Amino acid sequence: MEIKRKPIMVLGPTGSGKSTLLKALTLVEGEVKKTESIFYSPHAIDTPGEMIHIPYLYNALILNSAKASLALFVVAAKRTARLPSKIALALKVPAIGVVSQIDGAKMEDIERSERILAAAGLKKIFRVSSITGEGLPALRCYLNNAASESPGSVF
Ligand SMILES: Nc1nc2c(ncn2[C@@H]2O[C@H](COP(=O)(O)OP(=O)(O)O)[C@@H](O)[C@H]2O)c(=O)[nH]1
Ligand SMILES: [Mg+2]
Repeated sequence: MEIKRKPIMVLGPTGSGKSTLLKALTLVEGEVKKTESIFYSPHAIDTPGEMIHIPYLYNALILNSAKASLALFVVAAKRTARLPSKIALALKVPAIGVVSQIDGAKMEDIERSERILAAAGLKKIFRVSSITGEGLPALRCYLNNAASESPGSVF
């Protein structure tokens, strides 16, 4: 039986792989396009990367997080990224971190991305590649368990 729950929200810098990850997790359908504004679908809330860098837009992220069951903060191993300190603690839902694009990435880059996520307030962090699929089963399993623990409502 498929568990109904509120959507999963993804946040993180432009190019970190948020939209590709949503597709790899089959939370959205169709081709991945540049996300120009907050994009709502039944299972996902995709956000533009710019929002994480513009302080006056943080409130919009925080308010929208109330519509989600869980927030995923995505940082690419292959890029340098910055996240606002402790931003995950400001959201209205639990949040986890994802180091994406680990295919072909150096261990030091993966670990640097994990430190960035930890400084943003994330305690649980997954390493994934949306291209090779590495790490996706563990993330999917976590999301399914989180859904069965707090199904929430579908809006
Ligand atoms: N090698 C690799 N490339 C990825 C991965 N995930 C996304 N990409 C590429 O990174 C770019 C940005 O991805 P996108 O999902 O649009 O990032 P967003 O701006 O965070 O939504 C695209 O060219 C993707 O094909 C991954 O796991 N591995
Ligand atoms: Mg996108």
